[in-house]
Amino acid sequence: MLMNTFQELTDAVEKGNRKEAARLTQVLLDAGTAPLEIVESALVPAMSNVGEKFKNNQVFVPEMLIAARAMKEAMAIIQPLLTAAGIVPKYTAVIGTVQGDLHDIGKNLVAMMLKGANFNVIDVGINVPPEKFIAAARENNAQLVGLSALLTTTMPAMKTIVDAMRAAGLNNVKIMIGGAPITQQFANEIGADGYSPDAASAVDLAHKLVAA
Ligand code: B12
Repeated sequence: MLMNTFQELTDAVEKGNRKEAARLTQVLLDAGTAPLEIVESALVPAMSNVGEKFKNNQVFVPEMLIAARAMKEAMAIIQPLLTAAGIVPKYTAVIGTVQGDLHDIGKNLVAMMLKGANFNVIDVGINVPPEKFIAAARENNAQLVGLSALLTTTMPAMKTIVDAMRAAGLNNVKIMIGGAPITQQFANEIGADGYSPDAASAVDLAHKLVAA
């Protein structure tokens, strides 16, 4: 029965049916499903499906946009559950999507997971220029900066930011990068401190980097 609900939730997000996406998320939570499992087994697959269809010209930007909205609606219910209560965060991370890039679902997911792991997270948003990352890292004494990019055309902006941060003397701030087109090899090439392919392993990476 629950397997069906996962599939229904995936379909609802894909079709951009916000009300249904929220309702089914609540159904799964009420049945005792772990919040992260809902994200990984129903919500993320929905966005992958939409991406595939977009690539094959079966859907267009408006459909991607309404699917993204349905995903956000479901995530708004899940977010508070992922965020640990009460304990004072030991580390601060600044996270944002690089200049020229407006995709924020993956970035938001990573931010949410870091909050859940008790990081103080400063989310600087989308389309963020290097100066803004630098200012936010300075003002908040961040130990970590996370950069997200979903377009091959905005990947070079990551190198610009890494270089600008090093030039600004922020050598103790670790930089981790991610997003669908990013690879470990690319991280090595641009001198980032780490790469991770998904939000759950981003938390492990963040812990490793701040502890080093
Ligand atoms: C939703 C979506 C949109 C929405 C975004 C809404 C929003 N608020 O984010 C809208 C409609 C606005 C959009 C616009 C465009 N999009 Co778009 N979009 C997508 C889509 C379908 C899903 C992305 C997504 O949310 N995935 C779900 C999340 C959870 O996954 P994720 O982002 O990869 O994040 C995970 C990991 O990568 C990682 N991660 C992410 N960030 C970070 C950061 C750190 C620090 C770490 C450690 C890890 C990490 O953890 C996350 C969670 O596990 C993808 C297809 C795809 N499969 O990626 C296309 C896609 C990214 N878009 C694409 C394109 C072409 C565009 C447009 C240019 C289309 C157009 N012609 O206008 C514009 C560009 C706008 C811009 N300037 O940014 C292409 C990119 C092709 C390329 N190689 O560059 C894709 C791949 C679709 C395709 N198959 O062709 N898009």
